[in-house]
Amino acid sequence: MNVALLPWDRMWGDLAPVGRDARSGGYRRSAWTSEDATLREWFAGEAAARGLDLVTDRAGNQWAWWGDPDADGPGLVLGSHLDSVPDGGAFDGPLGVVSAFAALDAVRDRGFTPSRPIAVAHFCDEEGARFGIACAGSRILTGALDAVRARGLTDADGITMAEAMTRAGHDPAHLGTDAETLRRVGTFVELHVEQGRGLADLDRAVAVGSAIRPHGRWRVDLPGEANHAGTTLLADRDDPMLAFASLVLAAREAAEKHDAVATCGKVRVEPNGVNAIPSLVTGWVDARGDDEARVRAVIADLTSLVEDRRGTLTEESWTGITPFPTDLAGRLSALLDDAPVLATGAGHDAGILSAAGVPTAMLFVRNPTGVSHSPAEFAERDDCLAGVAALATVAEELAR
Ligand code: HGY
Ligand code: MN
Ligand code: MN
Repeated sequence: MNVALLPWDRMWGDLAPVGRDARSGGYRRSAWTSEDATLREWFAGEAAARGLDLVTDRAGNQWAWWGDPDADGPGLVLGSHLDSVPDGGAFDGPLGVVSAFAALDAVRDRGFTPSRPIAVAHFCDEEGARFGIACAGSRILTGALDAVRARGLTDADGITMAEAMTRAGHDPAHLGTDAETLRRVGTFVELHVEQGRGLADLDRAVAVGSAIRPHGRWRVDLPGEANHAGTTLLADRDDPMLAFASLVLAAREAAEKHDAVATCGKVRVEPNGVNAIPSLVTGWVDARGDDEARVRAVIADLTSLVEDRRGTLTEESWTGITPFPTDLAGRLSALLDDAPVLATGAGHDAGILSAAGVPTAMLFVRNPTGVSHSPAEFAERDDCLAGVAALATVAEELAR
């Protein structure tokens, strides 16, 4: 069946090949890489095509303004991120940015004249896939991540964020909190593919966000003694891989015990040789739960296990429960045909801005399987267009 292609389709098609792994179909779009540069150029092109004023803030986030936020602000901001987890899905992030541009198109096509400026935002490095800190762009912007610490973060190859930014043509000395940019944001609304099955189970296309559940990331360093895999007696081994194996099993056990979730999805082994007992194993734990106490209980269980094995466990990032303003969520739910109001276990830039005091809301678009952070992540085009229509309705409501 031929459907009339919309700007949404064209934008979606533009992004489809950027950073896509031909083998898995997943995406590799990390901060300050060539893929990131392509995505930034795409964003700038979409802004220019609409006559929007493009600004890049001190944290590297991009803002495309319709109207002057300094003269007539603060404004309404729509948007999300464009980066991905390794081998991530197509929708997590980009759906929010593409939908924001499409919603702007829709309200302009209807002849809507906003009472305040409206912007589309692209927050950089939301997944923290390369340098390890989630929502790095919005955290630096709001001061939740210190610029000195951020510049020194390193990727798997030991390249610092400062070096990566420099190679990408951005001055890392400029990196920092940007109060001027933040002052321009009166309200932020982030549309995002749902990372779960709430809407599928409710048979609705769009939901409003109520809160982001507590979550954090911890690095675990487990030392051992490098030695020969073939000639070292078992009794003489100090093999940190055994400690890591215990950690992985203990993380699942603690999550079950404390009614939380925990994941060991990333590990680095030194020297990483088939025939060498490792000298060091570094693993990361992602733990989340309905309340902070549960998550902290999981980490407490793991801390004693790690310390018993001469290891260290270091908190790399933490986000406490982040409720979105209930009056705003309720207002949007009523506006959107009593859309369900759902909490999420996924972190978002909206959570960072909300924690910084910006009135914030989220819209979720149905994900039929709930799968995310995977090439299998999906949303039906009709539901994506329902999300655009909802975002346009919200934009008119909040900027009239
Ligand atoms: O990890 C998260 O929850 C988000 O996708 N950054
Ligand atoms: Mn994500
Ligand atoms: Mn996301």
